[in-house]
Amino acid sequence: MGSASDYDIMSAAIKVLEDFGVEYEKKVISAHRTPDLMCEYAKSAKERGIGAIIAGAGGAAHVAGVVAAMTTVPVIGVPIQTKALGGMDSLLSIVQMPGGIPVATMAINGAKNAGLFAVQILALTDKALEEKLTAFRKEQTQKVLDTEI
Ligand code: RP5
Repeated sequence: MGSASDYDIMSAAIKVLEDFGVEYEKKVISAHRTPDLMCEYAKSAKERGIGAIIAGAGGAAHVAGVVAAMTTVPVIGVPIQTKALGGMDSLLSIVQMPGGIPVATMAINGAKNAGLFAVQILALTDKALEEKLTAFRKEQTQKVLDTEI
């Protein structure tokens, strides 16, 4: 995430990864405050065995796009809601990637889905994780079917 101030929102992604037993690392890396660290992180991600990168940022929100430019590891962007523009700034910054460098952009504050999307990517090559994902979906469906109002 671009700032520690993003953590409250981004913790929803962490919860998903923990629930699914997925190994993860959490870091604050700012595109404008720590650009060298961001380059180092993105360029070494693949060789360090990272299977997906979730990048949350607000405002000018360039973390996701710049990281995506430096790695072929799939990048999932989470636009963080902002005080000034409600997160529309973050959303448009992340979603409007020019052709060639994609970022899978979630909803504003959509960190939970970012976690799930990362799980879906990793589950393509991990049978045990795929089984957990299928069980999660069944349980989610059942909860709706069991709802009485
Ligand atoms: C972005 O600026 C961060 O991702 C954060 O959402 C926003 C504000 O950062 P702070 O000023 O709270 O560190 O870089």
